Amino acid sequence: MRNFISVRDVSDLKKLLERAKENKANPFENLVLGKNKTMVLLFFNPSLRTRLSTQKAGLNLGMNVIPMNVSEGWGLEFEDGTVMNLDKAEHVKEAAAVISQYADIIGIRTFAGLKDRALDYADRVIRQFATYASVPIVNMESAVLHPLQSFTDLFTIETYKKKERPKVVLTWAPHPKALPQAVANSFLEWMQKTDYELVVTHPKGYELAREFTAGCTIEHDQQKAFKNADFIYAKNWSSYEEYGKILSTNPDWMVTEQKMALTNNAYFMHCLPVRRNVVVADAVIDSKRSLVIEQAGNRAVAAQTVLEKLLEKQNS
Ligand code: AN0
Ligand code: CP
Repeated sequence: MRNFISVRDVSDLKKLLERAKENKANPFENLVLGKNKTMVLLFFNPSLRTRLSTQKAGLNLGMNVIPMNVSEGWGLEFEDGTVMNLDKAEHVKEAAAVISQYADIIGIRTFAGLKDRALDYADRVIRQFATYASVPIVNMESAVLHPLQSFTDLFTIETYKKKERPKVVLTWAPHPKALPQAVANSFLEWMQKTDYELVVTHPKGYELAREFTAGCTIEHDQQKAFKNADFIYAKNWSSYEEYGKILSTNPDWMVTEQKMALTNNAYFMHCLPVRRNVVVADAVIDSKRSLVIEQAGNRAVAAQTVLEKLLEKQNS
């Protein structure tokens, strides 16, 4: 594995899942792999889970980890050939090359701006770091994708599924703020690597980019979608079509006990952070079928498994 930017960087997903299982059982087996290796984590946006779980994953492998809030550094320029006489003090070309001298792995969190769809979907920040850095890049949620989350989600479903081909439903839910599509895009990208029965449900106008939904069943009737589901994965995203807009905050789309009763006693999943009683009712998130805390715990397992792959490639 050269970088970890999308599921396409994974050559053998089955093996990766097996390794994650081993890491969950024995997290301290590989403490020397990352000895004298440094990971720099760059945060252009806030984080709780990604920051702590990726840091912990590095520590479990014996790495040194340096997190940095990029807003505390120089403003970075990503445009090529620009005359840098405005607010940006440093170009990504220098920044990525310089950090590569201090770091063996660079993690990057850079949310979608939700203003310019073409710019966001070019995933410029993470792609440019991958171009100008000389060390592997780990995607800690980019404008388009959140693969550490999706790997975690797949691993969690694999742990809890009771049949070979569970019905997994990705449901849109309301939110007062415009959120990126990255978690939903990435979830679909990883789920499409399985043979699960996959259904996406959302109000009209919330269609995700075709490249992620091709081959998915789309059901605009949420209650119909929930029927016989084994896993309900809730997430809000803003419109892709009317880019970055909130088209609905209809509370009827919240995940409630009544809707969960339509399922096959489904587990409830969410990547967190979640707005209680907006996205999901207390009774659902606090129920025994809620996997949200375990999911967050598994973030460290997924990150450790990915870092191992990158370090093994570097050491070979
Ligand atoms: C972000 C998002 O929806 O992409 C991060 C989720 C992991 N969520 C919020 O900003 C609330
Ligand atoms: N799920 C997730 O990525 O959470 P954070 O935004 O807190 O990192």
